[in-house]
Amino acid sequence: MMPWRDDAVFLLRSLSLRIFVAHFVVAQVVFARFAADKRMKILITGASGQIGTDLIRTLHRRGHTLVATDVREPEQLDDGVQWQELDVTERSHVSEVIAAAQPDAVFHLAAILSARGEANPQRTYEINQAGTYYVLESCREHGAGQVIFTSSIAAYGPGFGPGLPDPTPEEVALHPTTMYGVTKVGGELLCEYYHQRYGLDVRGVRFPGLISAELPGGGTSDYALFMYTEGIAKGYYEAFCRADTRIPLMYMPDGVRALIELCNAPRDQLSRCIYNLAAFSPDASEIADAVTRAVGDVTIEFAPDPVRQAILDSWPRTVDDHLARKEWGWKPTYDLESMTADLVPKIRELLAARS
Ligand code: AKB
Repeated sequence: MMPWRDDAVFLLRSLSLRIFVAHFVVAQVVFARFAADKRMKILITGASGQIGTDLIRTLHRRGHTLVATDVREPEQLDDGVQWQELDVTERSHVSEVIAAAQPDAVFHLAAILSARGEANPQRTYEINQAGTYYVLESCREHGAGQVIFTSSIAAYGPGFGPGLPDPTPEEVALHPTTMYGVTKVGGELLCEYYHQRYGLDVRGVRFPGLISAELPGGGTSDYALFMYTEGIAKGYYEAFCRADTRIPLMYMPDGVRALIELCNAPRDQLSRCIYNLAAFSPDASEIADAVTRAVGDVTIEFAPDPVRQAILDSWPRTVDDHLARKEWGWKPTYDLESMTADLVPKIRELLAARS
């Protein structure tokens, strides 16, 4: 054979090998996506809350069969989503509803948030702590495939030493100062117990303060969303925190995607039950500037309320989420600017619909 023909044959062979490998990789990715989207029966507690509203819409669009539960019916529920009234503090009813639904996964969202929780710590304990126990116990009893738990940066607290490291990783001493935070730590520990003791597939995230085009529900991080809602509705907002308050925040579409991606992650890739998640950590004056740039004529002033300020100061300024990134590919898509661009028109629509 002529030497140039040898070269040409070699070139063709290596080209076909590369094309084969490329096709193989693409097929793997497509298969993984398809597998990740396998249809499930999912039961959601706390369906009418801030996370539930967006999560249900997204899961329904992805073709899952849903049972939405809460103490009050969501204002809007897509056709085809089954509604079931459920108070998670009623143990036997929780068990009956989970037994009847036979869910592949339960997204357990029912909770009273930090600010509202301080107005009634006893009820907060019942819903957040006892409710989580009843949900886990019923899932164990009736063989639910998976439980997704939503914890929070409120699980952290200032502690007794030099304070929280910045960024704050998962494994530090947890000394929350609110009943909400106490029950999130308790809930995380219960999740780990049920996983270790009974092999229940429990996974969860410590969410930053979540911001969405929904009216907020009693959180201490709500000052961030109020800057948008009050700024747009009234052109004025007096924030209950200092201008230099900095806590981790996240736009809801990223939060919802994180829950779904964690649910779809292969269990053998996960080294733990509960993961930190981070997106952006602006200080309150940076949020005020972003609102003013996007909305126009808005005045935001700062008049810190000592109780809520103390809660905010007890939380991390930024969190370390490298484990979620490494083990299940977590990556936020929104920062403060891109969230603001997406959120402002949605809040205008929300306010117009409610007026
Ligand atoms: C709250 O402010 O209580 C919540 C949270 C940070 O979990 N948004």
